[in-house]
Amino acid sequence: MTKYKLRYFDVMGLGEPIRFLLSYGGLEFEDIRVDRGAWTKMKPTMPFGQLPILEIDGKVYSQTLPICRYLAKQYDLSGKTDLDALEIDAVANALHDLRKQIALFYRETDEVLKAKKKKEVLSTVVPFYLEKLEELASKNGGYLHGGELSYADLFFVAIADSLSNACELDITRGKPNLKSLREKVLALPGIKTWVEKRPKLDF
Ligand SMILES: N[C@@H](CCC(=O)N[C@@H](CS)C(=O)NCC(=O)O)C(=O)O
Repeated sequence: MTKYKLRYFDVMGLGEPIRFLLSYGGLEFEDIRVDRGAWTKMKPTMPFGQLPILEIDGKVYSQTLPICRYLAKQYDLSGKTDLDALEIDAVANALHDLRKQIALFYRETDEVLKAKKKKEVLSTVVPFYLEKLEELASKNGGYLHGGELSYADLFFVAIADSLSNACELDITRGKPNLKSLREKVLALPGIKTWVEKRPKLDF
């Protein structure tokens, strides 16, 4: 049996979409949470100096989106054609971009700067992306692409709660299609089990 080991920090962050995909597929995986002390030593040994990494049978793979895409292919979550896959990747990449902008203000340690950046992101970036995502879900039968579940949907729901917590608002508020997409994904058997047992964290 293939052995999966995910290494990431003790946060939802970029590890959570990978945890969602592994759980959706019903795969056993070791969910290794690296503390900051261990990270300093580990960082230079990583392919691109960052986490998450997924070890598959002892070989290390890095970069969130390619890892998600690889797992999505195993479970038919990356579209029927190459062009579907291209569009699904684009949505997942946009979600990655949105998360990054939110993480930038969330992690800011200077309180004045943090408030300034947060205000800016909440008034421009967040509404921009959420309107686009709601529109996609509305025209794709409640999914982000093609009228069926894809890894972009899992990616969205995996990061949605940490984005809501960082922004201190429910990012699906006033977005009925995104709200019901979140509920649909959270009700999927593998995901439901994972969310019930995962550590309770804000971000
Ligand atoms: N392009 C990478 C970005 C990964 C990334 O930003 N990782 C951050 C945590 S979210 C990290 O490892 N930070 C610690 C560091 O850079 O030393 C991906 O998508 O996986």
